[in-house]
Amino acid sequence: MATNKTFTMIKPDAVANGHIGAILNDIIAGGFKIVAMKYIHLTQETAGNFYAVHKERPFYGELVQFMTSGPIVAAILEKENAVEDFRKLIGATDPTKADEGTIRQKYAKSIDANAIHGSDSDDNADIEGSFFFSQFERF
Ligand code: FUP
Repeated sequence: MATNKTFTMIKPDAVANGHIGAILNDIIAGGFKIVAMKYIHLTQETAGNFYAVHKERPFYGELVQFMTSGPIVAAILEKENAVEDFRKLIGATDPTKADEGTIRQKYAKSIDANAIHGSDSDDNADIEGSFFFSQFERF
């Protein structure tokens, strides 16, 4: 059953390029309510742990490097069918393949610096949200 929450990060490229405001506007206009949000600079250790699921993939080192290259915005979002609807709003991982009007199509430059993260399942939304926010912060 689809839950009503997902987790997102506005990545260092989008923050550095001044797109936080525009991306938050798109998220809110898409019908998502911001439940929790923080502006942070990840350490190698935190980013490495967050992306541990990708440890064996060839791009893991560069991914961790990129995600620690500048501050990010982490947030928990609420909407009916949140995970699936948010993946539609952000578009494909590779921005050249992302649909017109999606966040990645508008603000991402490449598959690695792709502007934004969105959880890919309800279980991961819960795991990822808990990674960044305490239970108290999620209420
Ligand atoms: P997504 O769920 O759309 O964020 O995509 P993945 O889980 O497949 O990948 C997670 C992150 O790894 C991407 F956001 C960017 C990075 N990545 C690369 O750097 N190169 C790739 O070929 C694939 C993913």
